[in-house]
Amino acid sequence: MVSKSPFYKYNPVTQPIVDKLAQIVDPRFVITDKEKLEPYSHDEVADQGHSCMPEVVVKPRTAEEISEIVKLANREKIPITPRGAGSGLSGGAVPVCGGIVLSFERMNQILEIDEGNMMAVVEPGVVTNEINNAIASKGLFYAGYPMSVETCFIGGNVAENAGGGKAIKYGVTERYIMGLEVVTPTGEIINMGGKRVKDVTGYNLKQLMVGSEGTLGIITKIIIKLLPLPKVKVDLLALFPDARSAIAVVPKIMTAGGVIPTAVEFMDQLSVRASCDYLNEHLPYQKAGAMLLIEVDGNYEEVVQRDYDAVGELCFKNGAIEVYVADNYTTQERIWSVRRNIAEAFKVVSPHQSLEDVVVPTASIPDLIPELERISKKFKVQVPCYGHAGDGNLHATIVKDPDDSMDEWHKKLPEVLEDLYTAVKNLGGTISGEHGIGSKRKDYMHLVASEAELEFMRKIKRAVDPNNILNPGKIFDVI
Ligand code: LAC
Ligand code: ZN
Repeated sequence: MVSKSPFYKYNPVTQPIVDKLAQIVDPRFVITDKEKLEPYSHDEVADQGHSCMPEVVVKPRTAEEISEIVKLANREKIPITPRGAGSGLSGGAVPVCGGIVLSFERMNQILEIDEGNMMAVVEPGVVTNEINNAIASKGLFYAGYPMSVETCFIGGNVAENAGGGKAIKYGVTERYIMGLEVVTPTGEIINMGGKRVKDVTGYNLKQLMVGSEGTLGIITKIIIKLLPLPKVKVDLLALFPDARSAIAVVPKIMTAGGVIPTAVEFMDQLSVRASCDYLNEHLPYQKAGAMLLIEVDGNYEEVVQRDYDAVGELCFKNGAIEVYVADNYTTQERIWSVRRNIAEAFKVVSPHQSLEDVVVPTASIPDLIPELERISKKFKVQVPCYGHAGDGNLHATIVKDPDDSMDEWHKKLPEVLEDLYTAVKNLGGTISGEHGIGSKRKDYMHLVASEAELEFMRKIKRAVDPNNILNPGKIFDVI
């Protein structure tokens, strides 16, 4: 476990401060017991080096309580780290400077399903999938689809601007955020946006908040846009001899095929095998070099069929060995479950790994695979790869060579990452498409953001959080 960031000076959480917190929040939800603090010291990043213990965990129930906590933290100079389900992958919810972790477990209510406006109002601690479970019978759905959809909280999705598997057609979280209630870093409760489809009244603050990784405000209420639930959905599983041939098809589906699918997910052989072993599942031709999972949805069977026929044909023309069609929920869920569990499976295979989420413009995605092969050879590391190929966002995973000592691994990993990030930048891409910078990638921001760009971000942060108490040590350093 890393020691607290030496960068900033904060005061410790003393017993009198714990007592004050227990006056603001029900004392049963102010936690200082070391064993109970441990689960709040990390997120889903595999490497233990990215964890850090909080001094206290507080589970508030209302925005008013959060406002009081933030005012106290400003007076006492204590950092606060907001935390959703802890399913993040960049250390965003890890209290790298110690202090207070603010957990949203108790703020888990769907407050309103507004069918007339096709919107829902939810608290940040609602599990994202619960939203869809609550609205499906009304013929509505929320289009955000992070792979952790069954465990992650919607508040974390907003803070990280989560992407996921359906971004090609439906975009990412930001497209669905209509309004936010936010506690500012100095403790005021303010609203941004609302149920209006159009609104140019002042700065678009809600979009500044989306993806700010908990550094600019604490989200306490979210208005999300809902869509009519498509009536038909079909998945294709296309098998290819190798990664290059599978990836080469991806941009063509949209250009030559003229179809915008819901999803185009890529899985190389190592990824499929790891996830199938982990789930004790079998997919046809598990030995294929790579697979594409392509989803098409819509309201009319004939239209959807025409689309997936065109996509299937294109896959065959471009080297697919076989294309399977899954048109029933059970089979679709089996395939998607293999896809959703790859990251978890790799954690079991090796805890010494770095899960990346680099992103390049879609047309450049075929050029990314040779770069990964080059890096794998150059540094003698395995780089299994899977991800949201259709939007250019791939999860290359750098895995420690079993022959390398831990010292060698720790020396090698930053070199590999710098090489990978530079290659991605040269393809017009960037270092994170959906997991965020957090503490994990902070030291690499300079590779993709100029000093003037970083300073612009720092100025915003300094202006709204003068004591730098809100999720410090994330994205960039302020001083
Ligand atoms: C996924 C996570 C790792 O796509 O983003 O599986
Ligand atoms: Zn992903």
